[in-house]
Amino acid sequence: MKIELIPLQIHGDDRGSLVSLETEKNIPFDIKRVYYLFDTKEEVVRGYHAHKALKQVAIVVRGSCRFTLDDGHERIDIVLNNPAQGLLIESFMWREMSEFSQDCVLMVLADSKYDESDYVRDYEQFKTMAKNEYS
Ligand code: T46
Repeated sequence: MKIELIPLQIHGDDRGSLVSLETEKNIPFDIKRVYYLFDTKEEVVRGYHAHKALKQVAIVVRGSCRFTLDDGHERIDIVLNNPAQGLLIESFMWREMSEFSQDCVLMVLADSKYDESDYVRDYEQFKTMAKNEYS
């Protein structure tokens, strides 16, 4: 399983740093929705779902958190702690987010509007669907 980390150029000068996110420039889809998570307690684990179609890019703009991605065959853990790095999360990828630092702000860009029917929240159902998707 391949994890894709998108390098995001920092435009920095003596005033500070700026990162720009732009469809087709550094984000590989039309951005339809942006949301962010903050004030997440350190011991909390979020996610526990996959998406049937949704593609996203996750960026930790402050602090750090751990992403566990699972394609139904393999699990990979990655710590995000760099605001100049975007984690591409393809569809049919189980995700769990944990070990949030106190100051963590996790921003997510999505290629679709919020749609609860796109979520797969049962791991066994996900495994069956992923098996069919990749076979
Ligand atoms: C994902 C990971 C990384 C909305 O009303 N609109 C939205 O756009 C989103 C994302 C959520 N919500 C509501 C639905 C729930 O009542 O916000 C509440 C918390 O959402 P959820 O429990 O799905 O949060 P996470 O952190 O488990 O998952 C979220 C995204 O939902 C998911 O797509 O990939 O972050």
